[in-house]
Amino acid sequence: MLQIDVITLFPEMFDAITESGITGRARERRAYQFLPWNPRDFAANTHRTVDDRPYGGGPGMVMMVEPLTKAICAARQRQVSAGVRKPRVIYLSPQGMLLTHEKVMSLASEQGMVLLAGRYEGVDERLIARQIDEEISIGDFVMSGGEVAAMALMDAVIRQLPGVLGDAGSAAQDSFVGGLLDCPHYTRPEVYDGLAVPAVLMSGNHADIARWRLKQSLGRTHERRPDLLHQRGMSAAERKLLDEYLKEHR
Ligand code: 4GX
Repeated sequence: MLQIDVITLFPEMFDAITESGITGRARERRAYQFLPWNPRDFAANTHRTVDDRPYGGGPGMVMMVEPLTKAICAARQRQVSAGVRKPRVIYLSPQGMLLTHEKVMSLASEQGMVLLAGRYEGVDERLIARQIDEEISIGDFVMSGGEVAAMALMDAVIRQLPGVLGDAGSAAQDSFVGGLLDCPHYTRPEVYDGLAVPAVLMSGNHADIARWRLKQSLGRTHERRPDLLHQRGMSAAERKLLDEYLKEHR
C-alpha cells in the first residue's frame, strides 16, 4: 500500500480527495494510506507559532525550520515503520521542476512519499537544504498555499495505482500516455443545438474510429501544444494523418 504523509496547516482540506470519488474509493480499498501532520502540533510555544518575519525585511511571513523539521521527521519515521525503505520528501512550490506524466508514473511506483504543503511567502531555505529531496511545481502560477498542489499530485498518482481504475477508465488510454492530447468525446443526443456527432463515430467501423481519434489527437496537439509534438516526434503514417487534419480544418 502506497504511504502518503502530508505536512500541512490545513489537514481538513485533504478530505476533498480522501473522502470523495475515485481517490475516496481507492482509500477505502486500501490502495493507499494517508496521514496529515500539522506543524502547529510541533511548535515550541503556547501560541503554537510556526511562522516568523523574514530576515532582510519585506512583506509577509516565512515558515520556521524547527516545527517543520519535527513534523517531517515524525512523518518519515511513520513511513519507515510502515515499511517504506527511503521515503522521498517533496516540497510543492512554483520553484520546483514541472510535474509530468512521467514523474507521476515514477512516484506511483514508489512505496511512499512525504509532501510538504507550505503557506505564507515560503519556507526557510535551510529546511529545504536539510530535509527536502525534491521540489515539484504543478504549473507556472502562484496559489495561496501548497495544499491544492499536493492534492493534484496525489490524485494523479493514486489513479495510477494497481486496481484503482477499472477497465472502463483505464489509465493507459489517458491523454499524455501516447504523448498526445486526448481526442474529442461525444454522447447523446446525436444533434445538440445544431451540432451533430461526427458521422464516423456512428459508423460502427472500429478501424475508422481509431484512425479518426488519432487524427484528432495529432491535430489538437499540433494546434495547442506544438512543444509536446516536437518532443514526441511522428511516424510517417502520423505525419500523413496530421496533413489530412490540417486540410480538413481550413
Ligand atoms: N506548484 N504554491 C507553495 C508557498 C510558497 C511561497 C513562495 C515557496 C515560495 C505551487 C505551484 C504554488 C503556492 C505552493 C505558494 N513556497 N505549488 N506556496 N504552482 O503555487 O506547486
